[in-house]
Amino acid sequence: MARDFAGKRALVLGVANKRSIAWAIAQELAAGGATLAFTYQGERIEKSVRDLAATVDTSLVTECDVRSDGDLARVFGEVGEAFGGELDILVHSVAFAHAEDLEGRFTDTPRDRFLLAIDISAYSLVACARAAEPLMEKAGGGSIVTMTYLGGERAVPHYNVMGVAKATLDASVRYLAWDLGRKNIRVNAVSAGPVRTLAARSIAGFPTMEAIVEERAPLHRHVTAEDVGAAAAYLLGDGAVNVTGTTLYVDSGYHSMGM
Ligand code: NAD
Ligand code: 0WE
Repeated sequence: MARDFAGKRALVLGVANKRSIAWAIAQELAAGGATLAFTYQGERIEKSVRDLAATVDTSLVTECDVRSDGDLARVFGEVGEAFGGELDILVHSVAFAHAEDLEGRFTDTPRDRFLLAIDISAYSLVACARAAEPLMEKAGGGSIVTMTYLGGERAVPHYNVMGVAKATLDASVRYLAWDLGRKNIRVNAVSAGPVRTLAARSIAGFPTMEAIVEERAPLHRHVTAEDVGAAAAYLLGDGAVNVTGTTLYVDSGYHSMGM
């Protein structure tokens, strides 16, 4: 059966509002019967995340800035308490680069903002996986999914330092999959085509990117958060029992084209 998450306990990082990819994934998990924990970054979006969390079976909503080791230690402590020391599923759907680094030339990226983008968008997966490891081991195994983008493998104009961060994230998925495989913990990524979310809408030229996908991708249609949620649910579920260290493209086939 598709989407059977009965009795599963999941932690979801990266919900900002109802358009967030993380929220589409959370809804899939909730529909399959999972119990959820959510983190949010900053008081600005706390209410939005609490309101969404209240519509599903939620055990915990707590603040987490993934740059902070202190926040991560507290959050995974709270998750352990909420879920009896166990965790089955981790959804990592977090990325950030300074807006000015997503325009202009990659060449001009200063050191501090290069490191910031990699810290928030890639290292955070490593830190979360390490903190989740004992909880998932106690559960007999687990599944981790993160969100990536083609700009980590090819040069997409203006994606710039985020592309370097996604390349780091993609490699981290493979090394985490190797380390954690012995504990029956799977680690995978979903590579989504452009999806109209909060993080994406503020980007100049986003409608142009959607139009390019609609013109050139084999399926000639743009991607929605719901499409991404369904693919993530597959990787997070028992149907993907022997799938780890890989990337599932939900991009209407765009990545397979050479023109
Ligand atoms: P979104 O804005 O809804 O989600 C991004 C999240 O990152 C937000 O919830 C934000 O609070 C969180 N975040 C940023 N800095 C943080 C920090 N320091 N600590 C904790 N959380 C922090 O946008 P989205 O499009 O749903 O993005 C989710 C993921 O999907 C990102 O990894 C993004 O790169 C990836 N992605 C998006 C697209 C797209 O076109 N929207 C395509 C491919 C991949
Ligand atoms: O990963 C992303 C976007 C992530 C993102 C978005 C923002 C906007 C607001 C990271 N940091 C910020 N910082 C902000 O201040 N995507 C895959 C969507 C995206 O972003 C692009 C894209 C695509 C696609 C930027 C330039 C070119 C293409």
